[in-house]
Amino acid sequence: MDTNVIIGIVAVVAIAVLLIAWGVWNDRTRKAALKRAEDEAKARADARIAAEKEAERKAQAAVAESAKAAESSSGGSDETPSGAARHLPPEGKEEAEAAQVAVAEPAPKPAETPETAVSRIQRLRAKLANSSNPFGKALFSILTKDNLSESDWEDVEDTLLLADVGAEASEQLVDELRKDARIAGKADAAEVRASLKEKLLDLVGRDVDRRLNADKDGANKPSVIIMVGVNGTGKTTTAGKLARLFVAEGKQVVMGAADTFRAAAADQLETWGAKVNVPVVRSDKDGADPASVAFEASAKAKEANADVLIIDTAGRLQNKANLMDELGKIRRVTEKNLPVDEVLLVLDATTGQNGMTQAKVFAEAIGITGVVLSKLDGSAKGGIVISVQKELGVPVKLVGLGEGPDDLAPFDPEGFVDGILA
Ligand SMILES: Nc1nc2c(ncn2[C@@H]2O[C@H](COP(=O)(O)OP(=O)(O)OP(=O)(O)O)[C@@H](O)[C@H]2O)c(=O)[nH]1
Ligand SMILES: [Mg+2]
Repeated sequence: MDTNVIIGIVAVVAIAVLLIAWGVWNDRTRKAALKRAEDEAKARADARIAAEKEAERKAQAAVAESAKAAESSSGGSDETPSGAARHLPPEGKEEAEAAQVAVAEPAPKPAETPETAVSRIQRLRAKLANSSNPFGKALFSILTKDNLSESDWEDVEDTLLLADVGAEASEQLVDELRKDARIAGKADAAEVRASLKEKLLDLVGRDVDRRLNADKDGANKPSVIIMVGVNGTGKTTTAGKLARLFVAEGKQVVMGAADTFRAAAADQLETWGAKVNVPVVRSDKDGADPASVAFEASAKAKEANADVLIIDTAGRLQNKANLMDELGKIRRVTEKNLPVDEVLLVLDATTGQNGMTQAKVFAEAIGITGVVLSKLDGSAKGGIVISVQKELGVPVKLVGLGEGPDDLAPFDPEGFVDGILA
């Protein structure tokens, strides 16, 4: 073969190798930058949560201090202690597995008026708008630049990925934005905002029915809700806040503490029960079969002809098959008494894409009917609303906005999109 031809081939191969190496290096650098930005956003969110907790702790200490002062000046409180446990008689074969199951009846309290749904939605909007970097706002500032370059479009996609919108939805949104004449054609800011809002609303799903099944016409009575999720996502807190919402609607609620791993878990639910004036069915024995508690709770809710039964379960890692089976058992045993209307998966919004893996396994193992996105107050990554719905085909029904009793709002797509664009 001609030497020139050989030199030519060698040169082409060398150039190809160089191009591939440059591509790999470029990709790695971009991924590393993305990861760094993600870590920084997480650190900012953590710092904000810590600051909020500290502020809340101080506020609570101040309230306790003034309550103490008021008590000593009035010579003591006339409040009755929260209700004593009443043991139920044995029932069915589940009772054989359970230790003692008891109902903690809260002392009657004057009815409080919880915050209205409209006001909660406004608070959602404000909290999102004040979060460190609402991703809608970041998108808006890129899209209103003159002459968007390829690297601007890459920034748009990175912003979406960082906010946990998910790869597929991010790509779809970027494609649609690129095709939009109002954005590509150097339109004014108001038009860019209107177009972005519309597209985000389409992704979030503006017409999805997000009502809890218990709130629909013809709901079962009692309507049973089971709370599931990995450890510490906010199941128990959400159960308490949710009970308060139902009580505010004039519904009679019973809660079941089917988290029997730790006595403290049932105590925590009981504290919520006392706070919102709802009886809690619990076991007195640590490590009792959670399905037995669910059985007793459903029997009690049925007997009392309650409107809603909320069953709290223990946090569990999605990769522990026996624990996932236990959820199935809790459901089956409850269904001996009452049909289960709703299984709410509580996802911590600050865990981002890790939450997606959990969500898929829970959805397969027990079948979920709705998602509660907790701790949205501490996350700049609201995009998970979009990815979780897209991947699971299940709507986000509620969002958690903090640790207080009124910090749970029905998920409102318009308020959400306005919040992240503010
Ligand atoms: N900032 C914020 N904190 C929340 C929210 N929901 C729950 N928390 C806090 O998250 C922590 C865990 O909440 P729990 O309700 O105990 O979580 P859980 O899922 O029941 O936990 P396990 O039963 O241990 O799996 C508590 O400190 C709650 O106050 C929320 O929406 N926002
Ligand atoms: Mg719990």
